[in-house]
Amino acid sequence: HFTLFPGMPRWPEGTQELTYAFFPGNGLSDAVKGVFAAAFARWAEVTSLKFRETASYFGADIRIGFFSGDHGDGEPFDGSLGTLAHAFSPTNGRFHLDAAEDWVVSGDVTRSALPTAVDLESVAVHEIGHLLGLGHSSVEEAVMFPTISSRKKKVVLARDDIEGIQFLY
Ligand code: TQI
Ligand code: ZN
Ligand code: ZN
Repeated sequence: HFTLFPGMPRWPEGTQELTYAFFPGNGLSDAVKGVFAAAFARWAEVTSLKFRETASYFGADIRIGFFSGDHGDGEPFDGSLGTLAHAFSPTNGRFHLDAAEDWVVSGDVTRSALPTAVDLESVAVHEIGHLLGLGHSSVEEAVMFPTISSRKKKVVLARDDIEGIQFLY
């Protein structure tokens, strides 16, 4: 079953659109940005929320960046595997990914030559769940289940993920 964060934080009642922006220092490609757009679209499909990219990093509701090691928020990244990314409960909006991972942006992660390959969209869908207020789920098929193996892709929302997000929004 899905869980919520303590105190059930969510984006304010009446929120129709959330903006997101990419850390300018990362200089991300359109391909990478497209993966995040696809991940947001999966949650938009099952709620009335809309997600829109904005150029203004500090003005955005959700701020996405790739960082390595200690990056100033007290939660350092740890290199390949281990922690892949972290995102915080509403309405914090911080969405950080470990730049040291072997991120797979396009193509089939299950066929990657790298044993350490991690599917970017899978992690993005999971972290967006946290950004919207979902904790972890006990349902193994759920995107919000707290483990994923490297070289696995899990991007389709399970019934449990949908029930959780529709409870909140
Ligand atoms: N990052 C953890 C996660 O997102 C960070 C975390 C641990 C966390 N406990 C939390 C975030 C409680 C919010 C609330 O779960 S991770 C997965 C998964 C990670 C893990 O790098 O370990 C995914 C990132 F679920 F598959 F294991 C993405 Cl998909
Ligand atoms: Zn961080
Ligand atoms: Zn998680």
